[in-house]
Amino acid sequence: MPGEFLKPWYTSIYGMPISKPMITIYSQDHRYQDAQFELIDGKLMPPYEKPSRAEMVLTQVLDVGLGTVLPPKDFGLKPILRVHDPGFVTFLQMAWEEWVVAHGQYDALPLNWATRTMRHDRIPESIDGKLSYYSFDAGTPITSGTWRAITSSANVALTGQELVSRGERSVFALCRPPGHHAARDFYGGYCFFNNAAIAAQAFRDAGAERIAILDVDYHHGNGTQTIFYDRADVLFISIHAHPNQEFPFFLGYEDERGIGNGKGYNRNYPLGLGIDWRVYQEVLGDATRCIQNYSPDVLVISLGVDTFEHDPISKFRLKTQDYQWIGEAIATVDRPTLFVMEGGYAVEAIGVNVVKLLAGFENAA
Ligand code: Q9C
Ligand code: ZN
Repeated sequence: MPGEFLKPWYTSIYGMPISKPMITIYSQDHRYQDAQFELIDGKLMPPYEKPSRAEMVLTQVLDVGLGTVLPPKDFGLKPILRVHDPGFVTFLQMAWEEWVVAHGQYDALPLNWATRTMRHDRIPESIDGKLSYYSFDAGTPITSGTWRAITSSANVALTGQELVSRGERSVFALCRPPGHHAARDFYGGYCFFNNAAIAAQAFRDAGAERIAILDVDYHHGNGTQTIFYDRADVLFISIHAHPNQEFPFFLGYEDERGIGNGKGYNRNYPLGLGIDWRVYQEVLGDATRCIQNYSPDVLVISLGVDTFEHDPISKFRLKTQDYQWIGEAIATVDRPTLFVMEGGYAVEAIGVNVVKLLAGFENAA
C-alpha cells in the first residue's frame, strides 16, 4: 500500500530547492464519505465537501514529490475518546443503521435544533432527535460510509502526530473529512471528529507540555476553540471570516479570550469579507509572534485553503502565491509542526495551494 505512492525525490518544488522532504499521511478510506446532496443556500446541491478534494491534494503531493506518502495506523477509539463524548461517538457509530431503519437509504440530515429556551438536558431516543441533539447544521450528511471515513481521518491525524512525536520535524496529515467545526459532542460544518484536537491531545498524552494550534481555515474553528477553551496547555489561535458575516456565525469573535485556567490562551482574528494578502499578512505575523511568546513544544496547523480567491463558498482573496508566504510565516515559529487538512473547495486549485504552503514551510524551515 505505501509503495503505491512512492516516487523518487525531486530536488525542487516550484523552482525552490528542497532538501528536507515532508511525509504525507493519506488513506483512500476518505472516499466512504460521499454524500448525495448538501443543503446549501436553500438548494440541495452536489456536495462541495467531496472525495476529489483529497484526491487533488494527493495528486499534487505526488507530482511535486513533496515526500513519502504513508497510510495511517489504526489507533482505535481511545485517542478519539480523549476529546469526544462517549455518547456522541456511539451515536456517530450507530447513526446510519438507525436512520436506514427509520427512513431508508437516504443521507441522514437533522431538521431542527434546541435553541435558547428549549431543553439541552434530555437526549432524545429517536434517530431524528439524536441527529438534532448531536449536530449544529444541516449541511453535514451522515452516509453509509461516514463512520469508516471519519475514523480513518482521525487515524491519519494520529499517525502524523506519532511521527512528529518521534522526531519528524513536520508531517502533513491529509485528513478528510475535515474536523475543526466538531466539538466534544456535536458535529457540523462538514466535520465529525476534530482531527486537529485529537492530535493535539495525543501530543499532550505523549508528554508535550504546551501545544499551539493555528487555524488558517476561512471559517472559525469553533470546535477546536471550545474543546480547549478552559486550558492553558493548548493555545488556540484562529484567523477567519468574521462570524457576523460567515459560518459558523455564533463563535469566533475577538473578545473570546479563554476562561478559567485558559484565560489568555485563546485568540481570534475575525476579518472582513474580501480581504487580501496585505491584511492577512499582518494578522498572520501577529499570530505567529503570539505563538512564539507561548513557546510551544509542538505546533498544529488547521490547514484550510478556502481563503483562496476562487473558493466557491468563501469570500477572501488570497492568491496561490500567498500560500507559500503563509508556509514561510509558519516556519518562523521554528517548532515541530503537524499540518492537518481542513477546508478548501476550489477543487482545481486545492492541491496546488496546499502544496505551495507546505513547500513554502519546508524551504524556510
Ligand atoms: N453559504 C470547513 O471549511 N456552510 N467547513 C457553507 C455557504 C458550511 C465549512 C455555507 C461551511 C462549512 C471545514
Ligand atoms: Zn472552512
